[in-house]
Amino acid sequence: MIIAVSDVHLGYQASNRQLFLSFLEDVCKSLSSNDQLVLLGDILDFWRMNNVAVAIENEPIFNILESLDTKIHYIVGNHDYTLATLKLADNQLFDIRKTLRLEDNGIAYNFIHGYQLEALAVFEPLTIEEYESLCISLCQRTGDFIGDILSVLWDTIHLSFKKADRRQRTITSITEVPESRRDMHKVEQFARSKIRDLFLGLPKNGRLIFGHTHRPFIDENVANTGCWVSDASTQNTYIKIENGEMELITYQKARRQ
Ligand SMILES: [Mn+2]
Repeated sequence: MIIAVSDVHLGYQASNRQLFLSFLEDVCKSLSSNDQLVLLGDILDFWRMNNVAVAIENEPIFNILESLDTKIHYIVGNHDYTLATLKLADNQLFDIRKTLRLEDNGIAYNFIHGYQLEALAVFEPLTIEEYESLCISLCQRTGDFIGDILSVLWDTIHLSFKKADRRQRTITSITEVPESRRDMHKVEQFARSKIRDLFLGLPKNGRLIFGHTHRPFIDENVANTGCWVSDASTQNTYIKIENGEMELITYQKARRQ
């Protein structure tokens, strides 16, 4: 069995942190060493608070992860992108990467957080690499800095926009929550298309599992994990993959006797 979950945004005030803790206890604790847990990005949110402060504040979550019997993979998102820059020892709690391919019942699954889809479909003229370099800046500096995103763009990427250029509005929307960003339908359209793997550099003939948009859905060959923040209209979802089937599940806390 594979469980994939994303966009908990620990460190952000709207994160459903307590419920995620219960999810780890109720659902993930029963996973075995043959199962896999995919943390599909933006589990931690470094854009709003110091990286180390977020990690220390969420130590109970790392403690539960450490106690699980199952194999854990961490795929970086835009809000926790700097984890990809850490130099990990072989025996660390999880491997950290940008893409992952797993098999279940003879079917291949490609996992990405999904910011790549938005960068390609919406944030033109930024390239994925330029978007990732912005994510590093946004993860490493917090507070007032977010208001200065445009000046960072000028400095680091040397983009120049004419006044009232529509792309300027699009690119400044990077720091808005997904619920208020435009063109998420373009991201979903791209994710459902067959040519996505070509653009993403993914092996073909795999199902795609991603998050990032905070809009969970499931289709024949693609699924979105959703999110765990109270801003979103649908919350606390995850994808379960077992016996060749994908299932979108909303976690509800079990009533204790
Ligand atoms: Mn994201």
